[in-house]
This record gives sequence, C-alpha cells and structure tokens, in this order.
Amino acid sequence: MTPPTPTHRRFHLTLLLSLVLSSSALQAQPLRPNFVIIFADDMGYADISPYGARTATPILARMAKEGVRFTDFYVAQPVCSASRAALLTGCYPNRIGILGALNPHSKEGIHSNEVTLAELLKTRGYATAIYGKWHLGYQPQFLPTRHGFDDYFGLPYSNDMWQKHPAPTQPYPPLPLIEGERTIETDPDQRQLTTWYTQRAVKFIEKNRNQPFFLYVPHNMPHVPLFVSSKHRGKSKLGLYGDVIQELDWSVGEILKSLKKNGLDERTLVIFASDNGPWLSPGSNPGSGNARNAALNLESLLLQNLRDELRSLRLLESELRVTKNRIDHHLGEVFAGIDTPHSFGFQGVQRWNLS
Ligand SMILES: [Ca+2]
Repeated sequence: MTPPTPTHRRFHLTLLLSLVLSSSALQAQPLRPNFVIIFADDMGYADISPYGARTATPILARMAKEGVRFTDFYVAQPVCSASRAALLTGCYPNRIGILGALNPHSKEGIHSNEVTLAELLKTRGYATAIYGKWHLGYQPQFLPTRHGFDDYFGLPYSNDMWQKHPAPTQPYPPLPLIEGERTIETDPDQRQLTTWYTQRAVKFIEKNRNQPFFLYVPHNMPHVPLFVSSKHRGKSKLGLYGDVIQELDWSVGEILKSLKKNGLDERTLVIFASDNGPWLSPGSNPGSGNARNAALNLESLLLQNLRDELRSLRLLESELRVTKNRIDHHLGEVFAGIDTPHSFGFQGVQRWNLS
C-alpha cells in the first residue's frame, strides 16, 4: 500500500477537526476556537457517573448534561501508544509504525514526517501544550516539543514502567519526569501528578487567554499503580480507584473553571475521553467495562473484553452546548484519518475556517 503523503495527512487532520467541530453554530464565531483534550488512561467505560458508576463525578456529569455524551466511541487500538498515535496524527497507528505500548527500552517513536494535531494548529497560530503522559517515544527526537507542542511537562510513558514494576520483561530505569526536553526529577511523587498537570493546564489557559490554543492533558491516572493526592484520599468511600477517578473529575472542573473565569468557555471545545478501556489483567485495577453491553452481547467473552477495551467514552462540552444533554449512539472514533472513507462511511466536511 502506498503510504499517505504529508498532504494527505494534513487533509486527514482537517477531517479530524471537521468531525469534532460538528456544530454548524460554530461557523458564526468570529474568533478561532480553543481545543482542550483531556485523556484518562485505562479508565473503564462505566467508571464515571454519566456512564453508570456510583463514583461521584459531578463535573463530568455536568459536561454530559450540557454537552454530548457518546455511547459508542471507539479508539484505534486498546493500548496506550497506538491510541495516542491515532489521536494526534489521524492515522491508523499501524500505518505509522506505533504498535502497542512503547517502553523505556523502545527505540521507536513518532516519525518527524508525521503531522500531529499540534503541528497543524501551530500553522494556524495556536499556542500548544501537553501536560501528562506522552507515550510516543522518549528519546529527544520523539518528544512533544519536536512534534508541535510549545510546552511539555509529564511522564514520557506509563507510570508503571519503573523499577517497582511487578513483572518487568527487563529491568526498568528510574521513571523520568520531563519538563520541555529535560528530566527534572526521577521517580517523582506520583500522588501529585494529577495536581501538577492540572496546575500547569490552568496556568497555560491564563497565559494564552488572548490567543487560540490547543491544550492536551493526558493524565497518567487511572493507570496502575494508582496514586491520589491527600486532598482526595478516602473521599469516594469506594476505595483508591474511586478516589483517583474523583480527583480526575476535580481536575476537569479546575480546567472548566479557568476557561469560564477567562471568558473562554463559549469558544472552547472540551473533549474528555479515555485512551482505552480498563486494563483488567493486573487485577488491582477495578476499572469496569459495560455490564449491560456484556449481558446483551452474544459474542465470546474474549471478544467482549476486547470490545470493552476498544470502546471508550467521550464527552463534549462548551461550544456544542447548542446540542445540550444530547446522547449520541452513532459509531465514533478518536481519529478520522481514513484513506478509504467509505469503510466507515465518514466524510469530513470543513465546518470552521481556522485560517
Ligand atoms: Ca491506556
């Protein structure tokens, strides 16, 4: 198969934006929109209240009420690096050589020829930042700052890829915490990760309130090992996993609050999703799939597990408020980089002129 050219890639990313910007009301806005993508890691489909969880997630519940809740939203692969590669490039991850989950010994990463969403938006004058887990290669040439992001703070891969990993295939080095392209600390206090990412996100919004921006917040949580700050420890009454989910809900709330405070909530599209479904094999992660779907599905348990891992969740808020309290059952994907649009019936339409 002939690999897509960079022109094709840009077109595909335009398709991605077009799918996201599905409200015709957006066309009337004179100012370019801001984009905020908040990504949870290994969060189960039924782990937040809008999807049936007992865990109290009032902020996400409000997003669902004021925006759009997708019930059948799929990621490209149910695994960290591949899912993120699809999100940021609009390509099937296999097509660009990002398979599974990269680890501290991986020599691969995102190729410089790929066009990321951040790079595309930078050509339109956007400020860009990522606070959280990158997982598209940790060597300097693969880091976010080489792929369209002005600012980066976070872990380069999963939070369990450290010396305390319960079953490493080979010994892992100390876990780096990176700022820009520099490791500022190893084996950081993971209880603070969600707080740190949130603080950076809020600061970025403040700093860029007068220009369009793309803010990407891919949390490390609730990937195992689970950590939560003292502010949320024991608060859910549902164990550590519930506490972690509630802290993520708090984090979304801080970001939404900052958008409102800076007068940006009416022109910012906020997407909350998970990179894949629950990672059930460690046993210590009580993330849950969708019991209703499992009960009704006649397919094998194995296939069902895969389906639940592939199926993620997504909430849209803000600009799409015109579609208040909408539940969308259409098949959706986290990316739209499809060379053969007829395969899923997607046809992108330019909804918003970003130039
Ligand atoms: Ca994941």
